[in-house]
Amino acid sequence: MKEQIILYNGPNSPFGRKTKITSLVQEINLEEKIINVYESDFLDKHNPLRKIPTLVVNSLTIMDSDNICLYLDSISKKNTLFPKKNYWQIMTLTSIANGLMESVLERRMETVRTDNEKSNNFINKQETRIIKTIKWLESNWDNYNENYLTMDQIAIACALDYTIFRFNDKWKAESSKLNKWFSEFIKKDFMKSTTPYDK
Ligand SMILES: N[C@@H](CCC(=O)N[C@@H](CS)C(=O)NCC(=O)O)C(=O)O
Repeated sequence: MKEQIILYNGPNSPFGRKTKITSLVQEINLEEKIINVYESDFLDKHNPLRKIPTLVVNSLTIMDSDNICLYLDSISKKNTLFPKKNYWQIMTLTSIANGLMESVLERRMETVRTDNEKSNNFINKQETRIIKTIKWLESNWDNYNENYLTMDQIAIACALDYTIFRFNDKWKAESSKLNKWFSEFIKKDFMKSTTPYDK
């Protein structure tokens, strides 16, 4: 039976963007459905956490962006984005990028709360983590092989672009190596066609 793959995604989820990019790079045909996760009760039956991205492959549900990317990579005939040689380094850098996305997202959710509900302590904690993580990426930067794309590069680029989208781009002036790499990476078709937007 031919597999029917549906990717439930949002218009600006950095986690979802990683999965969409993986499908493009690995040439996996899927149907992407852009949903409003907060109004999508139907998602509960696939994923009780009701989060995007969620991938549904016939009767199988795969959740969490890393699992989805690993799955899409595993059914592709293209070069793997997770080469064995650097597997743990790629996974760790991807987790660091995921953590950056999470902090930018958490900060954003807190800033849009009403004044009597929001915690400035919480916002400051997220901002410190965002700045610290980008500084760490800059000081541990090891130039990538431009001819071989790996998952961590996609994740870091999505995290930095999401930082610009929801926080600011001050990191660019303070992180020259990272910025030099990012400015080129962002020109790739798969980055341009997945730019986050507000619906
Ligand atoms: N660890 C998850 C994180 C996914 C996530 O946080 N998604 C957000 C959107 S960016 C979401 O669905 N939030 C809905 C909610 O919190 O109710 C992954 O990597 O897929």
